[in-house]
Amino acid sequence: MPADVLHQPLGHEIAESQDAAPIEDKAQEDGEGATELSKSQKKKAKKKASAERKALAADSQTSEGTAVTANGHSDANGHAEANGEAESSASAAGSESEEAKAKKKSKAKKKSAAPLEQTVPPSIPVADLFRGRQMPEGEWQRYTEDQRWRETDEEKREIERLDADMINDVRQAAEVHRQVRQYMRGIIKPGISLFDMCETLEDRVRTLIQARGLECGTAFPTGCSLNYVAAHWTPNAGDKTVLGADDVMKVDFGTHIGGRIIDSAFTVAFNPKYDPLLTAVRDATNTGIAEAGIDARLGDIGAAIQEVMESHEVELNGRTYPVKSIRNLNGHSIGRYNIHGGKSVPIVKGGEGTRMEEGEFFAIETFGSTGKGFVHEDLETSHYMKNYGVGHVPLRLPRAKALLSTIDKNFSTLAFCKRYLDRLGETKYQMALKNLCDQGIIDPYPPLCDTRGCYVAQFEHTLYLHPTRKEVLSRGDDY
Ligand SMILES: [Co+2]
Repeated sequence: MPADVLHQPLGHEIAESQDAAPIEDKAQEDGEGATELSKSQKKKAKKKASAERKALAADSQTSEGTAVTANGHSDANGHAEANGEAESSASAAGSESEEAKAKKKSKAKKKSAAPLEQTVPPSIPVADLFRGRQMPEGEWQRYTEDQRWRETDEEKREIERLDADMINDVRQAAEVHRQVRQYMRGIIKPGISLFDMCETLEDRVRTLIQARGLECGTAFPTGCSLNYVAAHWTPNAGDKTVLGADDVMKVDFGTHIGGRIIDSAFTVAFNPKYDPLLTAVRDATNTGIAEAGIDARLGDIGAAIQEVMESHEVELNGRTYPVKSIRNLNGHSIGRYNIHGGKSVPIVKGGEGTRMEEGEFFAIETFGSTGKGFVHEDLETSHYMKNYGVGHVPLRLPRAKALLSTIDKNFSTLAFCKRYLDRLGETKYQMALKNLCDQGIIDPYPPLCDTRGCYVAQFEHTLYLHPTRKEVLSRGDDY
């Protein structure tokens, strides 16, 4: 989900309050009731998951290979995964009885300690898959040479250890993102209805993350903007859009645990003629990630991204197009329950002297376009978000009041869309929603479009600036 210059005021207002989650008080107020509820919900979800698992296990006896490994990615430095519990009992058993014993033993061990395998479609919550183990780490990258001293600095390493629980939560959100997108790649095909696609994706996120009110769930609506539409498009109720064989679709979705957000996106195209466009944008995003670091100037990152992006061109139907960085779209820092945490990461050169700091989360995302390289708002709005800085506003209209209470309870300052209101049972909320927007409590985020007929691709990762190294949390073996 990009920050766009059209909504820059939002970003600036919240610059200082990155970590002050406004819902914190609310969560504490709800304290016991919420725990009570979540316990019984947990039980229910567990029961359901285990039933589904049994059914799928029965299935897989007839059809081999439906199970996939829980965690199929390895990081660039070749680190072993965190789930590397050596299974081999390495018994070169001499006698038959020894071998039988060993078999029994390993079977018994499997029952208690062996990692579960994810089902297809994925149905086992990631917390259950990794029970008793650390969540898989993202891709580690070193800082530039002038920051390398951090790797061995005792003080920095100690600060890093204090982060462990928070990092484990956001790694879990990242693992949910990887598993869901791996599954979705298998079912995203020309002919799929985008409405169904989004509902399926979000349903998988909710299952794997064990969604619970504001505690954890989807972090924002699933973007599936097509072709010249760069961002902020998701179907509203009744939308009949079907994915076409020549479409370029940006799949941008978010997961969160405790307000720690993973914001990551990729582009899908079936016609290989778009491959050079996708390559340009993937390279540009990876360049941005490589340039990111403690003390890195945001403007320098933008310049590096643009240079790589615009070194590419793409030939479409006999015409050659330069690939342009969209100059009014940005990556962004991420705060707690705050997708646009206040700092923008430009994707073109120019200006911005602000620097990245230790302990910050960033979404590095780039957009390459065969059009103007500039977006404007167009089409029907689906995305909305509460203004992070807004205090209490007394409301007259009872319907607006009621809708705001639904929003506060279910999304707080996380972005939502009309489909999210629909599934909560809200109806005829159009006027109330407009009223909340008119009063500046809720901001609409209309689709952002380049020129009609052009094509836009996007890749995005969330990274964390640890005291010693940076971690590309959402990295997978797909992108
Ligand atoms: Co984003």
